[in-house]
Order: sequence, then C-alpha cells, then structure tokens
Amino acid sequence: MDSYKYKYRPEPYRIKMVEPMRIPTREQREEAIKRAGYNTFLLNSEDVYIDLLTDSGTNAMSDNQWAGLMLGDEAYAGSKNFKHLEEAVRDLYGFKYVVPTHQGRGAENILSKIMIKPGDYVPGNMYFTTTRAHQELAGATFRDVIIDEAHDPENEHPFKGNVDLAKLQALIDEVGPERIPYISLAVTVNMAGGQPVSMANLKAVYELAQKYGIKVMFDATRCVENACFIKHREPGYENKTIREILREMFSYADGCTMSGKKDGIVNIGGFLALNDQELYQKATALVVVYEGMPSYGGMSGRDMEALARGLYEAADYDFVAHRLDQVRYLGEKLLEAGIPIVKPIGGHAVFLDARRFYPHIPQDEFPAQMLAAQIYLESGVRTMERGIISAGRDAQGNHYYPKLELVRLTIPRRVYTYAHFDYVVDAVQAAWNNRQNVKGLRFVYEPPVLRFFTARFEPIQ
Ligand code: PLI
Repeated sequence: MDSYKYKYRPEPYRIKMVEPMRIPTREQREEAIKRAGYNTFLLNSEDVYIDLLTDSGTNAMSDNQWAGLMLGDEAYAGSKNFKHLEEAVRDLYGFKYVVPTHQGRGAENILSKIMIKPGDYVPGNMYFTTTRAHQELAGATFRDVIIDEAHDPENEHPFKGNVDLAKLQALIDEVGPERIPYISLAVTVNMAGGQPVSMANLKAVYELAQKYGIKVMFDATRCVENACFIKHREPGYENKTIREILREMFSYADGCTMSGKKDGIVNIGGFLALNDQELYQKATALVVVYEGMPSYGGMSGRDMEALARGLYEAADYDFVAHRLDQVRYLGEKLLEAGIPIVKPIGGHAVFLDARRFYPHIPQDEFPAQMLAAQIYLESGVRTMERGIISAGRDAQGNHYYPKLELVRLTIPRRVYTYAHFDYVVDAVQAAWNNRQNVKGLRFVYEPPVLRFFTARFEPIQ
C-alpha cells in the first residue's frame, strides 16, 4: 500500500529495545533549571523527559549497525572498517580521499588549517558555530552570502539555504579571489532552520567558483535531508533516487566536512573528504597531530563500521522521507496551535520564533535562551537557543545581533514517536499561554568562545 494514503507516514522500522524515561516533577524542573544557570546545555540528561536539544549523536542505530560494532577491527593502523568507510564515502558521495575524524569539528579544524591563511575571507550560506569558530581561529573573516529570504522566518522560499550569487560576486570583487581559499556551503543550513540548497544553486555556485579558481567545500552534515528536499521540491528530480541526487550534489564540490552524528545515524564520528591529492596529503599530516592515524582519526574501528553502514541507511528514501515527515508533523501541529515558527519547516528541527513569543524582551536580554528554559520548566522537554547567545561576539567584543532569534526543537533520528510530538506541542503551547509573564536573562558567566555551551544566566527581576 502506498504510504501517502496514511494520515502520516508510519515508521519504517519497529522497536526492538527501549530506554525508559520519566517526566520530572515541576519542583524538580525548577530546581534543575536553576542549577543549570538557565542553560539547557547544562541540564542533566536524567532531569529531561523528551530531549530535543540536538539531533547530533542522539540517533538510534539499526540492528545492522549494532551488528557492525561486533566486527570492529581495532588495529592501530589499516583497519578494515576504515576501508568500508572509505568505500561508502566514495560510492555514495564520489570523493577520492577520506580522512576520518572524531566528529565534524575535527574535520573543520583540519580543513581550516590546511586551506586558510591569516587575512583570508570565507564566504558561506549563513554561519555555523563550530565551522566559523575554526575559520576564525585560522585567521579568516567569515562573510554570509546566503539569500536575504533566509533571515526572514516568515518567508516561504523553498530553498532558503541558497547562496545569493550577487553577494558572492561582490565579495570576490571586493577582496579578490586569491584571498578566498574556499566557499563553505552547508547542505542543509542549520542556523537558517534546516533549510535546503537547490541543485540549480549548487551548480551555479560551483561554476562561479571555478571561474575564479576558488574551491567549494560542502558541510555535508545533513546532506541526505537536502537531497530529499530537492526530490520533493525541485522540478526534474521527483523520479531520481536519493543516491542519484547525492552524487549530483557532490559533483559540485571539491570536498566536504561531515559530522557523522547527524545523517550518518551514529553517536560519534565524522570525516573530511577531498578530491585533491595535495590537500589530502596536508590533511593526513595534520590528522596525526589532532585526531589519530589517517586510518582511524579519533574513531574506533567499530565506530567506523557503524558509520559506513549508517551512511547507506540514510541514503534510503523511506528513511529520510519519514524523517522529514516527523519534523513536518511537529511543525504543522504547532502552526495549527498558532505558535510562530520558522517557515518552511526544515529538515532536522522546528524552530520557534522567540521574537514573536516575547516581543517585550530586547534581544540582549536573550529571549530565545529564556524561551528554552520556559519550555523545560513547563514540561521537561529540552530544546536549545539559536539566537544571540549562539551567535557570540565579534573581534571588537560586541554581540553579533542575528536577525533570527530562535529556539530549536531538534528531532533525533528514529528515536521518538508521533505521540511524543503531541506532548511537545502541549509543552510549547503552555509556554505560549504564559508568554506575557516572562522576563529576560542576564549573564552570570560568559565563556570566551562558543559561549552557548557553558554560559550561565539569571532571570532579570
Ligand atoms: O558536532 P560535530 O563536531 O560532529 O559537528 C559540527 C557541525 C558542523 N556543521 C553543522 C551544520 C552542524 O550542525 C554541526 C554540529 N551540530 C550540532 C552539534 C547541532 O546540535 O546542531
């Protein structure tokens, strides 16, 4: 039977093992959020009911992946599981060389170090926290070249991750192509709300880059979701398989960094993939310093096996279509309840628009940070801030003021059911009903880099 006839797409898997969880009491939640300094990153997992902090490393592996763990070849050098990972990346994405890393930011560190010189510029389709941090640490200035629509939570552009070619051209004209080591292109764009890039745009960016001898490096972290959006939204791709779409997408890139913890459906792992042999050699020279031998790069053999298998499972239409449908189910229920969210609904998460929750809280009193705390207080559901706190400060020490002040409800892969999402909708509704009574936050502790992970706050009375 065609699954589209169902009210919603049912799970393409069944449950073989369960992990018990419970809803903490209101008193426990009040105590826990205070202890966590109003930062959901600092909550203990035991104090959380439904955990929508992230889809990173929180996925449920399949029986096939768990079976793969038993086949770990833990040799210090030349593990056969590395060969499997390398084969999977070559087969699915089409790159020649694979450098395993402990997770995505390990690959970002190496890529930034081998390609960036101090004074360079790296254009990208909206920043990501760790990606930009590594680019800046290597001496580059990040420039956002995403289309304007991406900064407007109401705009329903189907490919809000697209690059504005005029902005990219303007940067090339301003600083010169020799100061742009590569274009950093995320597919999908996390901070814009899990928004995809169209195939036409990927192709156009690559052609422009080639004209100037600039490389294009994908952040492939959620590339399968991007491929599925292309299949659903871009004319000419409706009858192509996810694997065919992935191969075409990556044909417009010179390399990629990947956090396997997302579309690799594992709990840890990542890699850098490249086509250029010289760059690959530079990367292997650094991976031994920061990660490990080029044949394990911070992962155990069993982790590499699970990732190799996960990459194949993720490239299956039934898997990814169900995933996008779960996210859409949550988003549509919130829209029906009148809750302001980023539109269109993205690939890995639903993003609440904290500006419209709390128009009375100025951005530098951290409305999204407070909204995440309030949702936890109401329900035990953990979400995360993606606004001014995540954006951090510039070199002069001033806050970046992002247009998007969001709270992310991130859906782990193959973990929760539709019934869980109904509970989440009630939780957000409770926070919405109480919105007038909520005030902002101030810092008690602010770390210098990637402050959102460990900052502490107190409510403004
Ligand atoms: O968490 P890592 O180091 O495996 O990957 C870093 C990373 C790179 N790019 C993108 C688009 C990400 O979303 C990403 C990590 N994201 C996290 C942890 C998240 O919660 O979204």
